[in-house]
Amino acid sequence: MSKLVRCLLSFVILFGTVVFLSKDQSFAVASLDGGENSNTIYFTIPLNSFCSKSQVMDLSLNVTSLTNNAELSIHLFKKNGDEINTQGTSYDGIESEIIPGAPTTVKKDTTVVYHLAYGGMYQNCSERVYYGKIVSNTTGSSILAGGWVDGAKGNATILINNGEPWTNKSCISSGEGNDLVPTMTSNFAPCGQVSASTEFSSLNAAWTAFNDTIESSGRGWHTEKNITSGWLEYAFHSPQVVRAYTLQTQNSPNNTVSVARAPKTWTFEAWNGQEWIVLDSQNNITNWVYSESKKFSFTNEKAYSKYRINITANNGSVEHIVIGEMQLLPN
Ligand SMILES: [Ca+2]
Repeated sequence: MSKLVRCLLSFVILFGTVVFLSKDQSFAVASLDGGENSNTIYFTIPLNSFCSKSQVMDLSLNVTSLTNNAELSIHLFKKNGDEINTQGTSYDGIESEIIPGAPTTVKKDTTVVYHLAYGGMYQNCSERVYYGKIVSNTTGSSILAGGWVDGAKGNATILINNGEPWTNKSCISSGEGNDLVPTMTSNFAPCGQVSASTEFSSLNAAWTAFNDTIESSGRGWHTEKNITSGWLEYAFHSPQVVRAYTLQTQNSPNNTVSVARAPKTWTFEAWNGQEWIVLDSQNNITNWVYSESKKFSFTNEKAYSKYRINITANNGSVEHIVIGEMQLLPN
């Protein structure tokens, strides 16, 4: 292969795969994920119906993170929906830092850029970018994104979220099974909020009942010492329909202690915005077994933002109520 051919091939690979899309393709995007509580925001590219084998176009995208360490990826798509993974190019002082489809971490008040030139004698029109999306992997992160295209047919702004900052409000559950609560790593992370009437210590914080781990003795949610009633609550980032919940004791080798600290009498409640609604009542639950998960189901068709278990008695311990794990389930 001659140097010239290799050079031409490299040029084609570098510049030949970027695409643009027409507005009449937007319906293809609407059915995909996205929306207010999604982690994904879509954008179309102006002038994407234009394709010339004699004219070069430039495209530039920039994403600024307004919050710290936003992990995100930019995805670009052809007219047929195939994804484009062409590395961007440096041009006229614009350094391209983003590789489409690959995750990148953006620090607060920092901008990352993607630039690509396309068209001209090397363009294959079927390889045009038609639309794109930004996927944020960091719940709560806020970004400001936009871009432009510039060429012989004119220039235009790539508008993303109408030029306004966009916040990832998603809360994708990564809880075990069909648990609607994600695997919590604090009372606030990754999303939602865990709270309790009392917590004995940091080792016994409320969130340790939602961390998908059955801890050893002394861990898991404990009420304050010598308090044997109380509530444990999870507030979702968006309303959810809960029709069942599970409870587990702590993973204690001393089963007597686990049973004594386990809930005995309680109500399971939902917050309707004004008051707590009782969805389920349990009395005299005494048959706890070491690390066993007990499931309680009830009828409910309403989506509520907050649920709690409100415990009025344990199984005889004068020290604590303990819940090792709790799940909120759709059925
Ligand atoms: Ca736990």
